[in-house]
Amino acid sequence: MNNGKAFLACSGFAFAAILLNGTFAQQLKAQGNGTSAHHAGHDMADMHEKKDKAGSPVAGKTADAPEDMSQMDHSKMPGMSGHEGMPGMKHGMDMNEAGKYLMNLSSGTSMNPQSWPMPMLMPRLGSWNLMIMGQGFLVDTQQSGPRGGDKFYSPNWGMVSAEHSFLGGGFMFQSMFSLDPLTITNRRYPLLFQTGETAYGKALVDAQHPHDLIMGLGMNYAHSLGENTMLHFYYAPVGDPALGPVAFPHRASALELPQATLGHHWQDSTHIADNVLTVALRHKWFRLEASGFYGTEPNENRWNFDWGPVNSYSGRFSVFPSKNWMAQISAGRLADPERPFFVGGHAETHGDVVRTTASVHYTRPMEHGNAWSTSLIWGQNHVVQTDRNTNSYLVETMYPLTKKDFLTGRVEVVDKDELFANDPDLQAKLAQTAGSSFRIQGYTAGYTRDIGFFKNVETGVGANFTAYAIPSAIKPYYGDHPWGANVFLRVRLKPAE
Ligand SMILES: [Cu+2]
Repeated sequence: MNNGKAFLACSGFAFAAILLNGTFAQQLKAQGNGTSAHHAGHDMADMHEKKDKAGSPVAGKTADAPEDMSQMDHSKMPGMSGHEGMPGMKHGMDMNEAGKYLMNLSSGTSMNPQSWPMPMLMPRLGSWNLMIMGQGFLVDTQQSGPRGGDKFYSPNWGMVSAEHSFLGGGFMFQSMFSLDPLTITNRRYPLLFQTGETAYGKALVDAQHPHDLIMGLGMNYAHSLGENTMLHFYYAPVGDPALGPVAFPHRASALELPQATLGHHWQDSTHIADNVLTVALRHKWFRLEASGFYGTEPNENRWNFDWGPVNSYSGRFSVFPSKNWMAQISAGRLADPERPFFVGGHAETHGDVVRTTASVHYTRPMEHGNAWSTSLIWGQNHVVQTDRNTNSYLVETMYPLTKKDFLTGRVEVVDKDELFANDPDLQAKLAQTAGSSFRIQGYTAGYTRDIGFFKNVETGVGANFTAYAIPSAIKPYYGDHPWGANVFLRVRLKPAE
């Protein structure tokens, strides 16, 4: 990698860190001095100065009271005792049931298990409840073999939501941004066996695409219909329709893995879609959702909107049997999800796809404040034109060994049929001898160690390793024992200790 790229990635990452830090210039200044032990003190000092504008960020949802913020015991929060009377501290006090429901949303209307202590800052702005989340990685990756490569890149995202009671219900504005287009150069990062979307007019193969600058812009309105029922409307020019599990960048069990899942385009790739309209009805322990949206994936220009008509539909049925468990089954018909890519001078697409997914998610809060999260996911694409199914399976877990040590694991089995999309001759030859879909197995293990809090930024270093098992027919192109390794720095917004 040349110095120019390194500089670009570094400066992009610094920019991302600023964005992740809630764009509080004040906080940035404070980053350089002091140790984390003093930060609670800083928070309180800052809060006195600016309490009229907005309350200082305080602890997010806790394992004890994920649903009912008004029940939170402020005296348990670090640095909070004795300040209950401050105006900025009364976050959630005027939040109704609809507001509490909205605050549990992840990307779009998707939800992690309710007991997950969502890492976020919750300042107040006037009478608005804000939620600020953000995470970024600085990654050096090595991918083995003739189709592998290495790269220094930074995947990142930040989210700002604002909630206010409205007409007896709750209104919430969601926005989500990513600096991937800047910090993932050349429209890709190497990831063996990854497919989906395009770069420079060609299908991306053995590479993952960056996410769009505008990952989400949406409005929610929820209103209680009686004691146990909630009606919820969501409209997003850019958003996440009711299809699939919580997308991997926002999923509790995937939080310590910077790289994408191989099953992304079978499971949760619709997390960035346009013109999304969703109606949801929650009753007691279940929720039904229906969505209409524009089905074509974002194009490779990651800076713009990819506007289109509502031509795709999905439905999702979710259950929340307890705070620790969540499960969903969903299906959607996607109109032309793939952008055409060009081989031999003509454009190729697969046409419409019917996607079906099912998943189970479990989160167990632990005494040290972090939570053990596990997901089991299945996703299937049915290409209507060819009447063909391909499947993907995933198990992933993130286990916090201590307050500062995280173990992570992911196993994937995915049927890949686009590995030779850019080489039609080879693809045709393989189709005659070995078939056109290849079952890839990926086994990932990783570890992250927190090195401290810098203001409200939880900072850690980590690494992970993936070994792949592949059919012998494609070993000539990948080597006998393909592998991928990542070393990374991770920053995440979280209330300081
Ligand atoms: Cu994605």
